[in-house]
Amino acid sequence: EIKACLFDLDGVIVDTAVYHYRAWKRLANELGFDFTEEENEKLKGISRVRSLELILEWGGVVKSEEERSELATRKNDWYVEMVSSMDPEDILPGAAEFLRKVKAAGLKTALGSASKNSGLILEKTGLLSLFDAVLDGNSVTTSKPDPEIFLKGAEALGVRPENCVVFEDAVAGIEAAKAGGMKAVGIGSAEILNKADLVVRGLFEMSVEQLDNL
Ligand code: B16
Ligand code: MG
Repeated sequence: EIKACLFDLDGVIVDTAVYHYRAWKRLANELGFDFTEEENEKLKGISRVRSLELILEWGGVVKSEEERSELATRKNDWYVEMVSSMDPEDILPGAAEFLRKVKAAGLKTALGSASKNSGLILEKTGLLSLFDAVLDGNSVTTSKPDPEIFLKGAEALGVRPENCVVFEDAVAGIEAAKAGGMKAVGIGSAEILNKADLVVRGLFEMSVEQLDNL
């Protein structure tokens, strides 16, 4: 029985994945290389620091820790600039409606995002009040596919993992949900998110009734 819904942010509630991609691509280009859309898939749900390490590896570029920290800040500044102009219209189709229906059905909701910028995004889009708990990149020490963020979310809601369902667009996020003993609904391609219990194109395709069949 599902008692709580845990949501990833980027790619599930809002399409900030495209802003992350643009900012990382700009950084890579400045360093003299590029990376593919396929490689970009691997960055979804992964922390900022880890994302940079992967990108530098793909480009065959070695940087000191100090330089890496400067590069991560540079990318984040561009990202924050793009995110700062977001508003409620940037919420993905059906996301706010589904969150409201979930709450109206008496289920709990939590955010489980790897992003340290999730507070800013929730504020800009006016979504904060729809979450009973908010867990983000500032709340954890490990990153997805480790289940820590979702386990902490379940704990904050007082719901057992087996009664939780996670909505995720990233392979690492689906793996985190499954590692935590939760159900997982993938948002995106069934081919890529093949470990999910169900894959839909977006929250506009979800109904509260469907949760019972997971
Ligand atoms: P930040 P999610 C993740 O958010 C993104 O998918 C991932 O691409 C990003 O690197 C990560 O947040 C960290 O974001 O740099 O803002 O702290 O999908 O877990 O909501
Ligand atoms: Mg995501």
